[in-house]
Amino acid sequence: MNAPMPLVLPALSDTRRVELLHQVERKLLWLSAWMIHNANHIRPNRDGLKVGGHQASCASCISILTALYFEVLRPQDRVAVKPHAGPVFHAANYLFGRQSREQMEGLRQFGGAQSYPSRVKDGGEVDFSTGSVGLGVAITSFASLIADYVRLHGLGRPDIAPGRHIAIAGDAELDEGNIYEALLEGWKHDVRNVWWIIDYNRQSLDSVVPDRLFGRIEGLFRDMGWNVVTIKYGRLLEAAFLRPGGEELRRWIDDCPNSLYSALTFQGGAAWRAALLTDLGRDDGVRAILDPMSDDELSALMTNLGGHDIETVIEQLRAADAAGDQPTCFIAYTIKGMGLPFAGHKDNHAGLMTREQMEIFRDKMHIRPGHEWDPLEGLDASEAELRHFLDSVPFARKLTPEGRSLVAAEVAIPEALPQPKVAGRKVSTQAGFGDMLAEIGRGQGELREMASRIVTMSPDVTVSTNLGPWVNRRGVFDRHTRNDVFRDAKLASAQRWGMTPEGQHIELGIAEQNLFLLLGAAGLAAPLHGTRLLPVGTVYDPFVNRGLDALIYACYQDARFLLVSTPSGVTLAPEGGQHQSVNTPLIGMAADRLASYEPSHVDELAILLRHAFWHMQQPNGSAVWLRLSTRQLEQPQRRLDPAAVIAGGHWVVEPQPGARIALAYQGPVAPEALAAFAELRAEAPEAGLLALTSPDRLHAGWLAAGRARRGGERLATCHVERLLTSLAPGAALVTILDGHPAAHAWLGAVRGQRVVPLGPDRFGQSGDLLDIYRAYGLDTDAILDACAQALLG
Ligand SMILES: Cc1ncc(C[n+]2csc(CCOP(=O)(O)OP(=O)(O)O)c2C)c(N)n1
Ligand SMILES: [Mg+2]
Repeated sequence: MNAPMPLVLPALSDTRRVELLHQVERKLLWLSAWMIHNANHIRPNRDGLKVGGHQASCASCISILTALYFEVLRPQDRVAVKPHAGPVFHAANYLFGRQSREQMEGLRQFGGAQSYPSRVKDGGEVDFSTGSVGLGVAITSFASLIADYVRLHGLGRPDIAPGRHIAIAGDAELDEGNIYEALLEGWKHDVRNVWWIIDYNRQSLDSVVPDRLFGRIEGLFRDMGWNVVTIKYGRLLEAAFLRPGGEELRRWIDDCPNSLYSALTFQGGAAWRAALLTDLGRDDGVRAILDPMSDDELSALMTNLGGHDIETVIEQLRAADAAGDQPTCFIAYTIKGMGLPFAGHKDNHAGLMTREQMEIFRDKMHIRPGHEWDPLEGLDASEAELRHFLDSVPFARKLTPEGRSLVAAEVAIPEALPQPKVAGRKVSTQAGFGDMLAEIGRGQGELREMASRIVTMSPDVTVSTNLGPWVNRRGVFDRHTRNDVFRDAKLASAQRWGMTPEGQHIELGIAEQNLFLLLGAAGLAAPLHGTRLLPVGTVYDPFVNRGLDALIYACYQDARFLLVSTPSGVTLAPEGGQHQSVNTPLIGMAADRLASYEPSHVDELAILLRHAFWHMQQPNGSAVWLRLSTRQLEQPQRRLDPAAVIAGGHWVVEPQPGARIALAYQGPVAPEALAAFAELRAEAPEAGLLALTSPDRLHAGWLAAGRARRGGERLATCHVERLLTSLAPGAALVTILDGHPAAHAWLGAVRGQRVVPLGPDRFGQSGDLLDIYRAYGLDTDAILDACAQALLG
């Protein structure tokens, strides 16, 4: 698998091939800079807002991307490109004929190429979206784990060879803590075939990064079992180092602070000469190197860093390729803005070339006005030769006839999932979930196929979120078989944790970002591997916040999975403190591509769990979130309308037409609502009792109906409108949930009814449930007070 790639097609000599790679470099530098220039200075600007773009960030990784895309990558490799190099990536695809000129011209425009590579918006050529720095890098490690999982479970497509997962990272991405969480987790799972290529331009957004930082970082990588390859110097410098005085020159560069190096780069040849002569002018060897050079030549020598020397980059990538599957970090020294007028300037991150600078650059690139987008313009190659070269590039081969974004057959989900026998028992939704998953884990009958596709994961809360019985049935995944020592020693334990490549649970350390990155990677199994996984992740509800950016990132890529967060709210009363969650229902409402639910009872949960496994496979479906609780509730015996539960709410007691009041509850506060309702009915016999399973779905449906009506569909309506019609126009709606009451407050706007929303807007107090519900206004008295206030108007 890792054998070096044959270098050439017969007709192209090695030398010519390298020349053509240099031509491609020029082209990518030009096109990326021009795309951004066009968007900012040529295209009409309708709103006066800065369009932006990052010419300097693009310039620093031109050679790295050229080496990868035009020489080293194979179609089966999957890549995360650093966000600010989006235009370079688009330009590379343009040369391959996989990106249109129209999209390039429309960079950062509605419908045009996105500012940062986006799976959903830019289409199938993008393997991983990037934007929130650090996450695109880290997901490659988890994606590699999932690739192994798919392969070891025999689910991979036989026509696709195993590939490598590669990130091209900005050096400042390594400031993000999620990188180190991912490294540690990757080490535990013995992740293979991951490359992180760091564009080490020693600049972030604000400034030049501290010296010696990378010495530390290099050590960290090695400690985590990575190979580290430093690509520091290009061949010009290496040749100079071999001459008399060369060692002195090398030492001077090695000792040069990052900020000085950047400043000298910006200033150019004369400044280099002055600085070098001040320190090394008495060394005859050094003088013999420097003196014959023009300022431009000297500048070219001093900026000949490894990451700009395509032959060096290719050589190092190939060597790592041949060395095997060890995860490898390449530290490629570069200059931010290389080849552009603001090269090395510390403020260049968002710098844009002026019109005048662009004219000079255009001349330098031999581009005639009006020919800016021509692929051949300014190149020293015929169309036939360039085409021949591009056709010979390994990455030019199509991964599959359908392209890079794969499709997978749907896994059949039985009409109804087995429901635990709960009648007469007090059961929590969390325990109900655990029981149902354990039953699915038996894999009997029509559950067999579905069970084989479920992969669970949890950041050290597997047992405490009730995944234990499922794991006992299906085992823990590991690339290597590892025995359960406790079991072998016949020590009693409820958990059987033997690890095998067939296991279906991936155990993670406590790092919620890792959970969401892994869910994201597993949730992309269909487009990346052409097979379906049904990923399920469990986490404590408050700690969704801890991984929130990675959760949003997974949804942004349209990854499909089920998130189960439990326990939640202030209902885990004595546990108290920061384990209580208040804001999560609002997160569920505001998250795009994530359908969020909170059932009260196990019969609702059974409907929603089934729905989740189905919905995550639908073309216009999404990921699903179930917020659960450990509070044990009496389970009703009733017949539910699944469509209503899925749409977000159902009447437990229908209100009489024109009712003045209704009570609505969500989640584990159902008993308080039921008790209050019994008393309320003495006052208002027509009152209704509404079970809310998803303010998120109700709200989404309501927004959609409003948009449809404004768009001319006058009869468009939605579930929440239908639910609330039977109440009087000015009726009162007292709502209650164990979460921020704003999640329900909007219900009054649906039909102009008056909402009194109850729910904690503070948290952190320990106590038993009675005290806590009283303190936060969730007990029956509080509900009745709210009803009285509401009835009084
Ligand atoms: C999580 C996150 N925080 C902040 C930003 C804003 N931001 C964009 S780029 C950048 C610095 C990037 O520096 P580096 O990774 O070194 O990239 P390069 O120098 O190649 O442009 C920052 C802070 C972001 N995109 N994501
Ligand atoms: Mg940088």
